[in-house]
Amino acid sequence: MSLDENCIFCKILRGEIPSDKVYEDGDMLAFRDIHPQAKVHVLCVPKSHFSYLSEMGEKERGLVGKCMAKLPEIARLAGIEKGYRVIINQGEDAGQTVFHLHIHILGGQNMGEKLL
Ligand code: DGP
Repeated sequence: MSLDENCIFCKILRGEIPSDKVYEDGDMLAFRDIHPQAKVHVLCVPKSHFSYLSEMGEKERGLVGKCMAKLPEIARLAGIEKGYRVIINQGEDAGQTVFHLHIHILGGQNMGEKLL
């Protein structure tokens, strides 16, 4: 896996910063968000550093696909299999603050008004 020296999620992947782990395999780590925006808020982080969807090469595409395929199991482990919202904040206009691509999984409550 290629990681970035200064990226906060890479530090979590390297175990330098602790995280409340929900799921891990060779391709991804899922852990609870430090600033939860719902009763249950888990982040799924691929084990390769890239900032944006637009930076996905062949390898990263495969990794993100594996993350997406694993979301139902991660949701089940987090106890929110009845329903959850999946979000990727892409770029600063969308409010992305950590520039290591990650998938938000939110649930454990009525998720309220939908954007679409
Ligand atoms: P985004 O805004 O889409 O880039 O989401 C970044 C999320 O990462 C934000 O909801 C807060 C979370 N976060 C930032 N730093 C840490 C950390 O050190 N630990 C954990 N568990 N979550 C973090």
